[in-house]
Amino acid sequence: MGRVPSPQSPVPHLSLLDIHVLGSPILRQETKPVDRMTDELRRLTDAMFETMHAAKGIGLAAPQVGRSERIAVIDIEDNPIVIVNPEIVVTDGLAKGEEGCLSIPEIFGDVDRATRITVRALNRDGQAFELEATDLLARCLLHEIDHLHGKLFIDYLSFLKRRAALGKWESMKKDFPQNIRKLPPNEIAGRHGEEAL
Ligand code: K1U
Ligand code: ZN
Repeated sequence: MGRVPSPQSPVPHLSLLDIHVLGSPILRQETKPVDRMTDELRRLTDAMFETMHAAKGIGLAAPQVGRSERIAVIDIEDNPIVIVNPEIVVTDGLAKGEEGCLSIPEIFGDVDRATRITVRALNRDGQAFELEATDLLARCLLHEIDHLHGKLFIDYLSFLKRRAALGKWESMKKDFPQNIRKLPPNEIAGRHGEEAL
């Protein structure tokens, strides 16, 4: 869980979390709604942001770090967002776009998603808010909300594309014992892919 600074890891990281990859049962389970945001859950969201930035992602959902709470974080262009118990209240439009997943590294696929959505959720402090989103932010919100309901982007691929993706994954999954992805020191970077100091 925690990472001790070392010569190989010169930037002190408070809490990089292990990432669960395809095959880990928690990725297919329904999450539990959060009753109340506690200090522990706030620390979890901080650690999720840190892990997501280290992995060069734009979103991360609790099941991806082995947690069953209905929480996800997103950060696109320096706009960090915490969503707790999110609900999609409006969707509009449809567009195909490429998606990846920190839980299925190096596999990408085109997914049809709504282009304009409104999401209702609680924030890091447990306060209700509504967020209108378009394009990549909408796509990322939908991808993360899917994670909170046990769904993965590969579920939307055609039979042939899914089979190809799973075939590639078969040859890669040996690199993730116990279905866990540990971020190696040379993958640790600052926000948006800046190299570590
Ligand atoms: O939830 C995750 O696994 C994170 C995922 C979010 C996401 C990416 C792309 C479209 C929708 C949702 C990632 O951050 S994958 C890595 C990434 O940064 C990326 C990949 C493809 C396009 C844009 C970004
Ligand atoms: Zn994902």
